[in-house]
Amino acid sequence: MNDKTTLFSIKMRASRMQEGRSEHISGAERFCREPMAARLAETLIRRALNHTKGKADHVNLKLEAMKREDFLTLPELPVRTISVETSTEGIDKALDLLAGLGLQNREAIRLLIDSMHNMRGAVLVDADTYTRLEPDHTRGVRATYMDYEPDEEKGIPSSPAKKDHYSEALVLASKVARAPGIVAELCISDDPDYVTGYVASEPTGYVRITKLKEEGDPKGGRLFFYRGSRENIEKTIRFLEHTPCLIRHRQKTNGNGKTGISQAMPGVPLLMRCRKILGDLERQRLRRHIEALSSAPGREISLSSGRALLFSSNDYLAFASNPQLKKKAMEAAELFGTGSGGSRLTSGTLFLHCALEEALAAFKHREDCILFATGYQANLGTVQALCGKDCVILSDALNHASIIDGARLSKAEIVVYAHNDMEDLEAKAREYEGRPGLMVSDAVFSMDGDILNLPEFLSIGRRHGFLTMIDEAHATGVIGKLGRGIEEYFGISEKADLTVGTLSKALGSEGGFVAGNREIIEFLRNTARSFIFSTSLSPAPVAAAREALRLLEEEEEHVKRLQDNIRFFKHLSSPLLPIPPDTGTSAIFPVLVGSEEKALHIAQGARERGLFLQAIRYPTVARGEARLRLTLRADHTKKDLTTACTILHHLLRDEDIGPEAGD
Ligand code: WAQ
Ligand code: MG
Repeated sequence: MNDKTTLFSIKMRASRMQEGRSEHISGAERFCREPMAARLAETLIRRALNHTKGKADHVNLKLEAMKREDFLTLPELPVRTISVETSTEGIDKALDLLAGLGLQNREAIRLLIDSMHNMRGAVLVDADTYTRLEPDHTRGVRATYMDYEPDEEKGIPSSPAKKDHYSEALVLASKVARAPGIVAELCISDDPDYVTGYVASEPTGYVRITKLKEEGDPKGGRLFFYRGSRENIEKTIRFLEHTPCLIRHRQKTNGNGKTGISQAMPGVPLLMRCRKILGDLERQRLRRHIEALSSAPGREISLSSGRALLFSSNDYLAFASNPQLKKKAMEAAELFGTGSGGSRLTSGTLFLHCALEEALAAFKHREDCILFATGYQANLGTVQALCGKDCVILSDALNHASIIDGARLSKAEIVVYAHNDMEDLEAKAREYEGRPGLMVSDAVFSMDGDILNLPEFLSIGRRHGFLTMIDEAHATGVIGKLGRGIEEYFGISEKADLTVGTLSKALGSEGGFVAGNREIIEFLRNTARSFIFSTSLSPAPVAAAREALRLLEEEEEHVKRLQDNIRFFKHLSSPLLPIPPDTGTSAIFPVLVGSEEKALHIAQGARERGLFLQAIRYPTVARGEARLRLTLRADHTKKDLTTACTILHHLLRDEDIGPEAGD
């Protein structure tokens, strides 16, 4: 009887004949479970018959049974109030709020407000041209099918049943603000004696303004501001008029009886800024949603949506789940505990750290090495410490964010050269010759998978007197015959002055390092802020990384298997997928898509077919250069690779993207 999977929508409309025309008096709508439907209907009819606007002679009541699964649940917008003395001041405040949302043409909005007359629906306004977009100008666009979530026990809405301007408006605004393309709403009541109105949007929340018109003024209306393409208007209207939405009360207390913090914060400008930016990201399809795995991040993973083959990890050699690494990590935790409890310059240096630094220096054929807590911190701290205001940093256009951030912190002059373009670098190096300077580049570019022209890079550095630094995060354990990185790959004995690496990718652990000249490393130990002011790595990852180095040096099959997979996949994919021809030596394969929307769509499709990979979008890559980033692992089977290639080929074809896009 009390069926929780069905909800009833009850709508009431009251009108009266006036001078031969039907005049709207009031309307209301509710959702409830079946046992309560009759009582709610009665309440609404009573309300229709006793309205301040006059007696109705026509009441329309509509009951519809709807499936619970068709409903969207949305959080109620947070509320704050701006008190004003006069309606002029109120309108000014409303215009300020709208301007903050990018609706700057105050005159155009004033004209729209002045031309408000009592319509059934709202005026749909183009947020850029301020023209009206709704198909029927006398009716307007209606927001409908929305109410508070019904009370779990009683099955009636948790909102008051009597007419309450505020709660009804808040429910409506909470739906409208989430309609695709709607950037803001302005509302003025049409009740002559109700002067409080509001501006609502996702970033600002529901902002009540105590006076938007003078008492006794019967004119009111709603403006829905829309930004988007003309083709998508239909989608917006469909959402407003047909998608049933349940609004979740914010006042609901959590387990310990406290209300959520957002309740207390809506007036804080910085919070508003966060909300606005998050809303913008969402609209541009750039918002990230973190997904949690319920298994180890190995070749095959478990997600809430099921199992999937992992094609987006940097655990290239599958060392993160290697039994020997795990054993060493556990032993270290057993002997030395789970945390180091100090920074490297205080009590946080164990002999394990020193041993690993020595091993890494030997592995990279350098004099010395310094460990950092992450690869990001290694680049950040090194570039910042090395360069000062008087220096110049020549940096590849596609360098990793950690290099860019370090360069910015250093306050040096940053000169960006075209990606892997040695002519451009040469020209710029010549121009800045004589200044203390650093040339810095990724060895394998993290989002494109291509490889730095190292011999040329080093020779430019030597000729023009710049220190050279390379970031081998995606090179170590991957390229070079024995996986020793980019110098082995090119088979040259000349070395970059500094090489940065990470323990968290092919080495299956966590942390970063810089290897190079003894004096420079010693200088970094004394000056690199991200080194000095971070707690040192805990014993387990240090021990695991040491073991990874041993495996890399003593068991050639790990690197060999990975490189085999890379060759196989390159051969397989080149006629089928848009992958640039200069890639396919590192384990990173960018599948170029272009549109952010399409990239997300393909990644989602891949997920549904058991393939986990990431859609890479702005700001990680340039706008309009969205891609799927596939990374290979040593433990992928040939069948895994074939499956991935086939699935992607089909998904791309469905989006009209062919292999030639990568050339
Ligand atoms: N969808 C779109 N527009 C509507 C809808 C709807 N469902 N219902 C009404 N409108 C338009 C229509 O043009 C009305 O003339 C105008 O909005 C005003 O409607 O926090 O009572 O129902 O205390 O009079 C604001 C509460 C109350 C502020 C607003 O609007 C507060 C109110 P009314
Ligand atoms: Mg009204």
